[in-house]
Amino acid sequence: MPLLLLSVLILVTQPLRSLGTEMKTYTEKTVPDACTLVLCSPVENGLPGRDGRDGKEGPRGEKGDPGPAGAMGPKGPPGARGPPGLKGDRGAPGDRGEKGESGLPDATALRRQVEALQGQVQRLQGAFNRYRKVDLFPDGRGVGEKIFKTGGFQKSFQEAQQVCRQAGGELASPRSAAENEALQQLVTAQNKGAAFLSMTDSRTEGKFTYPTGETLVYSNWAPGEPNNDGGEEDCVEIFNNGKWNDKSCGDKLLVICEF
Ligand code: MAN
Ligand code: CA
Repeated sequence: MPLLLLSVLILVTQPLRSLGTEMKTYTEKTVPDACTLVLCSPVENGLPGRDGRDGKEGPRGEKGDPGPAGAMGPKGPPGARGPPGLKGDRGAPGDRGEKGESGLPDATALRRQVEALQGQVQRLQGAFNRYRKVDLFPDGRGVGEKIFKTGGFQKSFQEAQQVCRQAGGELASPRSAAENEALQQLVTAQNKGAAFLSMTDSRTEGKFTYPTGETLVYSNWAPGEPNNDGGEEDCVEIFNNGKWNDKSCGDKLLVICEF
């Protein structure tokens, strides 16, 4: 047995033994001695009288002092949980982590991501194509990136221009035969004689430009046009045969916007 453990045992058992000896001594000394009390008196006084009757009950004694304080009661149940304490200070920064892997994902993971994206793009393309058809039917025409759409109503040039810009577009500006044919189809489909185009020669008579100020890249004037008839034809109309004529801006013609 290790010396330290032995010392501990002796230290613990020593007070127990001395306690046993004290208890034995106390018991021997406290046993009381037995004793009988005998009263004596002269013989010539006759026989002792009979037992008297019990006397009257004495007066009630004074109230005693309060007894000693009772023992402490048992421990009560724990109180309700207190409110949370204040937020502690920020801890010290941790140790530097292990060196990570290269930030570049491996080729397999990249291939999978590309394939997933291709699938998503394909589905979006399909959905977009369907909605494009819905949108173009029956008053729109798509030519390349450009979309023409008619409101089906007739307005003066200024009002027509306002309507198209309000919608986020601009009055139609055919820049190719294909675009011009699309506009011709819309005028015909609407059973109208003509529609406004975006170009004017308001700034310089005889020089037609797009709203941007750019000069025309394509034209399809009817024979003898533009003639600035009456000296007040600064706008352009497209007939249902696709030909152009310079016309008064105050006339009310079919509105076709491009987007
Ligand atoms: C005729 C031609 C056109 C002109 C119109 C005006 O058709 O003179 O050039 O624009 O009249 O209504
Ligand atoms: Ca004209």
